Amino acid sequence: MNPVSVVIIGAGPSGLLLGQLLHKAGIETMILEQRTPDYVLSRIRAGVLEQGTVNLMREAGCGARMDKEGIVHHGTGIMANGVLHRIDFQTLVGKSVMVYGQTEVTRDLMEARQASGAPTLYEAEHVELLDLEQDQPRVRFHHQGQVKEISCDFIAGCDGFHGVSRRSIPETILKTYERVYPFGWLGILADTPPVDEELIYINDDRGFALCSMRSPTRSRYYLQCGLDENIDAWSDDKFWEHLKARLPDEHQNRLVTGPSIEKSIAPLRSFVAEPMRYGRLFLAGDAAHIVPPTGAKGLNLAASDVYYLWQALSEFYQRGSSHGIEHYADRALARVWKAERFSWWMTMLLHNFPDMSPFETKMLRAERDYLFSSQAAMTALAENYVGLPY
Ligand code: RFL
Ligand code: PHB
Repeated sequence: MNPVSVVIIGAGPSGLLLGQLLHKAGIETMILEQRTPDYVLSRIRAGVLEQGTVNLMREAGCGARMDKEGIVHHGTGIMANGVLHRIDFQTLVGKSVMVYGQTEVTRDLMEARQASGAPTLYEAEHVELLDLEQDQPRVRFHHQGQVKEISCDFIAGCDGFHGVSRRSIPETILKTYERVYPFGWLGILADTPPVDEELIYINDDRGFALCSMRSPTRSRYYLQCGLDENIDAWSDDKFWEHLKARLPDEHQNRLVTGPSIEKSIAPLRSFVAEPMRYGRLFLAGDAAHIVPPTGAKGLNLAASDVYYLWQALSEFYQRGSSHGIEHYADRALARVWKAERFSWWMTMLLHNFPDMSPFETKMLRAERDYLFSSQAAMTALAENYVGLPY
């Protein structure tokens, strides 16, 4: 195959956003994705976009539908110690977030990629990254029954947590940091109006719950669940009953139930791999780090990685400078660790931990009491939730 400037592994939101931004900068890319477009679009994940992510979607020329259909949220509800509080982003930090699902983000990026004519090979299997320390690394893969190879200047590893890119960094160089939480989130999507205009994060003795949405007619709800839980044991009725019991009193009668159109269990994990660059390979998004979803940070962190990488590669091709490339990993990781801290803290604050001592339980209760009694503490929460600057 003809060489290209950048080969991008993975057509999730990171890979597609990077591809679009590089295309607009006149940099030639090839995206290799192991699944089909329908499979990629079937993954129901993130729902909340930071302003920085919104800006990047616009910069990539993919903001039109988001600006029309996305819902701007100026605050969020958090129920703790039996009381529903509101964190007013606008008053506290003068910013807001946008509710627009990852499925829609991905769909808009896919359509733009197709319209641009830049190539994406779906169902590219057995991807191998070769000569990462040379000036011209190569990518070998199987496609439509043939073994193919492409050489390039750089490889962007945007292939998620289970991808091949991170595993291509030698074990002697890669260092990983991880926490696996002793519970998961059981999520459902339903074509019912959301129970509130804003999201509500709920800490309850029976476990965490989250009321989110995709549109005025489509709700997304989550319940904390055990890791060994069988999804078939969760009928829709059982889900609604458990959710209702955790809602604030005034919301219980407002809850509109209906058949679920998707139901899944996601484990919760904090994970960071360092460094995010090895030779001519750069990791971005879930390939390099995972956050528990409690802070709504995963997709947004993928977007900030993409921002730094897009800037670095543009500097290289447009001005012949390697400065951005040399500093990519450090710049990205500085923001990653802050989002890891916030996501970990939100998770600790709002979930029930099965093995917590009475002392730790009291400490967390005091932390929640403090949070809602202190303007400074609520400002810190709001500042992190809307997204730290790039
Ligand atoms: P993805 O989305 O996993 O995409 C990676 C792509 O790479 C492909 N791939 C390969 N391709 C070629 N060769 C290989 N060997 C390959 N291996 C894998 C995969 O098929 C896939 O298409 O990673 P990316 O692009 O970095 O995007 C990251 C986000 O998907 C993720 O961080 C968010 O979904 C996390 N997340 C949330 N993030 C937010 O910012 N706000 C939220 O509100 C939010 N809520 C969530 C979430 C994640 C959740 N789950 C299920 C983990 C809620 C949930 C429940
Ligand atoms: C979602 O709508 O899927 C969602 C929203 C906020 C989170 C996590 C997930 O913190």
